[in-house]
Amino acid sequence: MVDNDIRKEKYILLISYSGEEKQAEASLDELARLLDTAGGLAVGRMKQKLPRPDNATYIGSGKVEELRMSIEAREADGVLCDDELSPAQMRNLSERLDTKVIDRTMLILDIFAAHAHTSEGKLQVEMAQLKYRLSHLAGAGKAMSRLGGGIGTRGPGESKLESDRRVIGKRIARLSAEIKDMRRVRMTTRKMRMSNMTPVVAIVGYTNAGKSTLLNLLTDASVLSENKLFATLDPTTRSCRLKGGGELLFTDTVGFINKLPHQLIDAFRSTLEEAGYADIILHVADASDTSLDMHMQVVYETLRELDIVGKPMITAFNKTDLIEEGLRLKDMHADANIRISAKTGYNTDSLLALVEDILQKSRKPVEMLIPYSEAGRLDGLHRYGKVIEEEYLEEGISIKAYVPTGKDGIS
Ligand SMILES: Nc1nc2c(ncn2[C@@H]2O[C@H](COP(=O)(O)OP(=O)(O)OP(=O)(O)O)[C@@H](O)[C@H]2O)c(=O)[nH]1
Ligand SMILES: [Mg+2]
Repeated sequence: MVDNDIRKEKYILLISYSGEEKQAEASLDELARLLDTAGGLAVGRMKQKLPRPDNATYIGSGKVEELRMSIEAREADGVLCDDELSPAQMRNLSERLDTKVIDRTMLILDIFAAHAHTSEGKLQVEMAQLKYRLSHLAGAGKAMSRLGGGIGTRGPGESKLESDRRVIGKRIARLSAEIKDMRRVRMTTRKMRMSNMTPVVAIVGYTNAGKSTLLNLLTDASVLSENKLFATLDPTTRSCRLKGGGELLFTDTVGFINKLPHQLIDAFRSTLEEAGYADIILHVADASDTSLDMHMQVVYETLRELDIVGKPMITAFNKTDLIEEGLRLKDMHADANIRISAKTGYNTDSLLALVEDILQKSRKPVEMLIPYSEAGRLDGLHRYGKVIEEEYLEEGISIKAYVPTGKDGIS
C-alpha cells in the first residue's frame, strides 16, 4: 500500500505563547514536522498570545469557539497542542470542541513508540507512556477514553489505557527492574570497550541535524538517516580508521528537541549514557536551520540536564552546502568550531584531524621503557594513545607517547 492510500489523520495545530510570534511559528513548524513523522497531517494553525496559558482551556474562551468552527470547516479529526496539557485542560477542550485533543508530549511518545527497536528502547518508551498516563488519569476520564485509536494512542501501553493507577504503578515497577538488569549488561559491554582503549567520540545534536549521515560517511555504517524527526533512537557505535593508522569510535545518539517531554528524560539518560563516557563530544548543528541558535541552546541545556559536562567539545556546523559562504557561524561553548557537509563530504577530513588534535591536547606526554616480556602493552598504546617514538633497546622498548589525561593504566 502506498502512502497516499492511507487516510491521514488531520489536525489543527494550537499554541498559546507569551514571547515572540516568530518563535511561536517556528515551534508550530516543528510540531507540523513531528506530526508528519507520526503519519498525520496539519490542516490549520491557531495562535493566541497570552501571558500564560488558560488554566481551564489552554486558550481563551472566545478562541475555543473560533477553533470549534475551524475544526468543522476543515473537517479536522482533532486538535494538536504545542504544549503538554493538564488533565483538566485536555478534558475541557475535548468536551467543548467535541473532538480528539492531543498534545506535543503524546505525539513525541507516539513517535518514540514507533521508532524504538531495541528491547531496552521499547521498555523505556513504555515506561514514559505509562508515566504520562498516570499523571493524566486524574479527571481525564472522558478525554482519554474518547481517543479511540490513532496518533497518541499507539505503542506498548495501549491496552492499558483504562487500567487503574495501581496496575500502572505495578507495571512501572516491573519495567524499572527489567531496565536495571539491561543496564548491568550494558555496563559490562562498555567496560570491555573501555579496556580496549580506543577513544570514543559521541555525536550529539538537535534532531535532524545530520548526525547519522555523518556517522555513515565517517564509518561506512548504515544507520537510517532521513528527513524525519527522531529517525534515530538507539545508539550505534562504529569504528573509523584514521589515515595515520589510529582508530576512533563514533557513537550516534538520539536527537534533542525543544520542549522535550520530561517523562522521556530517563530514556534519554540511558541512551546518552555512552556520551557520558566519551572522550570527546562532537556537536552537530544544522547551519541551514533558521532556529540554529535556539537549537544549540537546547542541546546545551539538555546536556547539562543529563550531566554530560566538562568534556572537550567540537561544534560541527553541518549542511554548509545549503548556506551562503559569508554566513557567520560561531559556537562560543565549544573548544573548536568547523564547517562541514556530511552530504558532500566537505571538510570531513579536517574534522577528523581536528578531533585528533583536540584529543591530543587532552592527553599527556609520557616516556617509558616497556620490557620485552610486556610487549603486548604496545598494542594498547598504539590504539589509545599516540606513539611518537619507539626504539628497540637491549633492555626493552623505549617509548615516547601521549596518553589520555584522567585515565590511567595503559595496559
Ligand atoms: N543538504 C544537506 N543535507 C544533509 C546534510 N547532512 C544531512 N542532511 C540531510 O538531513 C536529514 C537528516 O539527517 P540525519 O542524518 O537523519 O539527521 P540526524 O541528526 O541523525 O536526525 P535524528 O536521528 O532524527 O535525530 C536527511 O535528509 C539528510 O540527508 C548536509 O550536509 N547537507
Ligand atoms: Mg539519526
